[in-house]
Amino acid sequence: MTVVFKRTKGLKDIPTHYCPGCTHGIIHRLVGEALEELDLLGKAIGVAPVGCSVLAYEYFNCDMHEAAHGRAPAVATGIKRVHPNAAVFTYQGDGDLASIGAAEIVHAAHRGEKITTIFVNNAIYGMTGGQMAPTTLIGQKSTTSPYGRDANHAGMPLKVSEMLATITGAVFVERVAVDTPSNIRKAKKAIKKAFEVQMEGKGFGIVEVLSTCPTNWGLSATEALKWLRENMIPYYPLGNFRTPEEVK
Ligand SMILES: Cc1ncc(C[n+]2csc(CCOP(=O)(O)OP(=O)(O)O)c2C)c(N)n1
Ligand code: SF4
Repeated sequence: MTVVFKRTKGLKDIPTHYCPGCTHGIIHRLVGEALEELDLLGKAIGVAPVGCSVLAYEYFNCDMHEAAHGRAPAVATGIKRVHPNAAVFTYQGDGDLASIGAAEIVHAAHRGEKITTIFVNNAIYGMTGGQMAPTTLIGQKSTTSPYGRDANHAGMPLKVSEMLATITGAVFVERVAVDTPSNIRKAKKAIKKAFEVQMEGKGFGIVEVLSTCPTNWGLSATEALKWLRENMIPYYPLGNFRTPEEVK
């Protein structure tokens, strides 16, 4: 019989706690598949953040470490330096990475740490009740911006991939989305490439994944995918911002 669908060995066979329609689950699966297909499961060490994906250490089928808010790149730096042959990755939300952890990610990229970061941008703090994040869009309502984000008050939403692509040590930077099957395939390709770049010892790699938070956006699962497509992608354009070939 032809197998058309099976669980990836990259994830443990346990249910996740994510809300219905949340795309954290899809992104977990893509990372798990990438690790399995690249035969990295035996040598992968992940670092989980705070935020809804705090329990990622329960789900990935590899060694995992937990880090305090935003500090995952620093923890991953230490792990990689002690275990240079390991496939070290951080999995971080936008509150974790772009807010309290902004300095950590900038300097890990600047030092050219040979780690891979999966950056899940859902334009909001999910776990703590939907507060405004650095990535919240102009006009987007959140519990701390009930009239919508105002640029005069909160600045423009932070474009993390564009910012990191200016840093020499960042050799792979790509933004993807998980709103359609075709975009999900592209996201998987980017995640695999980022791990390959790390294992070839080329430098720091990050994949920004535009994701949904149906619960705090107050939308159904399908409405949330549409909202991502119509509101996030125009401001956060998809594509590759940096490949090792450009870095001489
Ligand atoms: C050091 C520290 N500061 C603040 C918090 C509170 N906190 C926990 S999760 C979170 C927001 C995380 O949001 P995000 O990274 O966007 O992830 P999401 O839940 O949206 O996936 C915050 C502020 C914390 N746990 N630890
Ligand atoms: S609160 Fe948002 S980000 Fe967190 S699990 Fe629910 S839908 Fe996902």
